[in-house]
Amino acid sequence: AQDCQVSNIQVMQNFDRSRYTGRWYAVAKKDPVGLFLLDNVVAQFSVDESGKMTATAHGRVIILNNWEMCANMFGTFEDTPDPAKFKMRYWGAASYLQTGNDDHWVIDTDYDNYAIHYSCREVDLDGTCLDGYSFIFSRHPTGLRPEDQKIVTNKKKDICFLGKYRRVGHTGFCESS
Ligand code: FEN
Repeated sequence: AQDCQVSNIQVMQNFDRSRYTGRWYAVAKKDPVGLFLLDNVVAQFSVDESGKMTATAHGRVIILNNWEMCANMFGTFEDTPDPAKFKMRYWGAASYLQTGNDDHWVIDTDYDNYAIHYSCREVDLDGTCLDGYSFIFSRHPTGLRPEDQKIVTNKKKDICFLGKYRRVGHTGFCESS
């Protein structure tokens, strides 16, 4: 299950968006090409009365002239035939933040401790991912539980991003906003 074809990537079976709601701390991320969130990334998922999923996220960014800012981002999710695959439209509270429309796939989660997110922005001619990003989320600001680490490592392998992640530090930089 590891030919690195984006079309063959397995996602969470019977994904339950309501159990996914609430706060998730990014503990590791694989960056895309271009502008992104540096660290202190926390996401908050919600499901509205009509069942639509929305999310907010914040994270530290450094803008021109080395200004440290907290980027407040918003996302709305469009459903697809696969309950674990969404299209996410996102934008920032500040006008200098980039907007976009990315795939948003939930690869695996136990809802209570860990989640693995995947987004491929550009599929190469050979069917592998040329430009993508991924977050490893934890319900615990302190990180993943030891028993979840091997599950996460295996999934990083399955999505062909093993070795491409960096730890996401949490210093409280965005906690006031
Ligand atoms: C995700 C899940 C919860 C909702 C959302 C998520 C995705 C967030 C993304 C953020 C992108 C940030 C950018 C920052 C930027 C998956 C956590 C919404 C995709 C693009 C700069 C940096 C420097 C500068 C200008 C802008 O624009 N940063 O000078």
